[in-house]
Amino acid sequence: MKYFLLLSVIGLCWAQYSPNTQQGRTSIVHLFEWRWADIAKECERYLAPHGFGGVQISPPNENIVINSPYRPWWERYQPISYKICTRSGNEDEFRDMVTRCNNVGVRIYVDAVINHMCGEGAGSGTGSTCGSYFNAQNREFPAVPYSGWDFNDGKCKSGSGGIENYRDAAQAKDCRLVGLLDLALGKDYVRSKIADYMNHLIDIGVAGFRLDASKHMWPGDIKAIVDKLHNLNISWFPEGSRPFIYQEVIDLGGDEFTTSEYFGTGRVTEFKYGTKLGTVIRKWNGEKMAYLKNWGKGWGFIPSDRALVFIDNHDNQRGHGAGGASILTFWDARLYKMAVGFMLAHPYGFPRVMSSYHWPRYFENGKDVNDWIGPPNNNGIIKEVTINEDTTCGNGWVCEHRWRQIRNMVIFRNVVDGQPFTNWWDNGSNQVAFGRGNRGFIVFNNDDWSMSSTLQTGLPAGTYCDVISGDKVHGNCTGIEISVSDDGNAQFSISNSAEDPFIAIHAESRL
Ligand code: AAO
Repeated sequence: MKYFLLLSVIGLCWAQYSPNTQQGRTSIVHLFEWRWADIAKECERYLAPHGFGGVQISPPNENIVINSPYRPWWERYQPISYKICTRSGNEDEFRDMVTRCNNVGVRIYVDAVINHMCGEGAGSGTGSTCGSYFNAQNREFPAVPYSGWDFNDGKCKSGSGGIENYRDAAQAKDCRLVGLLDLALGKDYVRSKIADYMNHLIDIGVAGFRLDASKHMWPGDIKAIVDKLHNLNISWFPEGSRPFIYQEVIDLGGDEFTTSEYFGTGRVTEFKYGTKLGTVIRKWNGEKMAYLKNWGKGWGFIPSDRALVFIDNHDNQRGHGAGGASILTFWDARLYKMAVGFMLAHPYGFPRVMSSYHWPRYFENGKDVNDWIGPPNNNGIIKEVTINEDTTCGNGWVCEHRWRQIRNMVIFRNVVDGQPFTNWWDNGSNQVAFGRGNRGFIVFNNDDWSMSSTLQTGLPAGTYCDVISGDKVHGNCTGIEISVSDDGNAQFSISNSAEDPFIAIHAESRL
């Protein structure tokens, strides 16, 4: 009994840090702006068969419709109500997605926009994705309902009512983020409305939440909301499971408050991860891959079991949010694949893979003036994600998660799950390698010259298929073959002009 109590206390404490993925599935993918109908299909036809643990979806609740610029992606970060009703689909389609994904062991994580409602200048009317009336000036959102009492207008101490200094804790939390009407999360009424929304989603079967703009909410307010949340739906999750919580806190250092203040309620997005890895792989500021030997805490990152990591996200892939020019994206495909490969091979953090759509990027004075452009659409209606014969996506969807190198590294991470970081090797420059116990090994050549080295892999002897240049198909390898000798050594040759200058082998790619 004592034992049981102890276990359940530990269980409760750790719960919101665990992603609730199915056993052996170790990463998730953000299907940015996808329709629910397409996500349901993707779970069944691609994500489950390739070992993806889950999907972060775009905000599912009713948002304002913005026509100038025309239907920007960011209109979804301006809530009007908590009805499940957006360009991605209605509640029936949402339920169908959650059910079908869960049935094949792929979890759904909701991007929860709970810090604010729409912008202060949004006017009034029924111009929202579900047609609910709102009046931004009067702070009226009858479909929730919220009124003037439910916002922080009186509490904010900045001159303009908006956040003027992100580093000032009180301003960051009590004032309007880029003019967005700031909810009074200190009020139990507001907390309850938000918890009702999130519980509705939990009851449908979601596994957790990204908490948008967490840096703009007091940790105590987040805790009060999280404490009101139901356990996960027992149709798919063990009894007593708590929703996975990961909080969007941009902390590149220098703020009055830190990421660690949010550890009590869940994991936190580690923005330094993509910023720094981008700098290293681009070889900016004298950085080299050899320095990655102590990647993780050694680089001043938050503890691994509190970190949600990613190379790019929907903001910083287009110059929003933080991270700056070093962020790697699909636009720099060759370096990007190396960065994602490194992330998925390395044990630090819980990783999220980005899956994007194309937009006509156009720089003026260093800024992408098309950074607002929404997903592929016909007159505002989001286009279907079509699948080409070669398994890539059509209709303007990039689908990085379907790129062979990325998809195979998602599998690599599952195969090496639980194995230690071992057999680090580097040439003092940008040729590096490391293993994960006796289950996997990865080698990078990001130098401007070719590499040819014999390295200790830690793997059992045999011939292995490199999952970056090819696949193991019916026992044969369509890419480079690597032979590991009885002592665990193998010879690796990687040209600096190779299409993908890295090689990865693992227990299940053995021929
Ligand atoms: C839109 C319009 C606005 C308009 C507003 C209201 O663009 O002009 O005023 O509507 O009508 C998204 C878009 C916004 C959009 C919004 C609502 O990105 O453009 O506004 O929807 O439609 C901060 C927050 C972070 C936030 C990020 C974008 O901390 O939470 O800004 N991300 C989330 C979402 C995002 C969404 C929202 C929040 C709102 O992922 O998609 O916005 O729901 C500093 C601060 C950061 C701050 C950045 C902003 O970063 O520290 O906290 O992020 O600035 O640029 C160095 C520093 C670093 C600094 C950085 C600045 O790197 O070290 O600290 O420089 O680049």
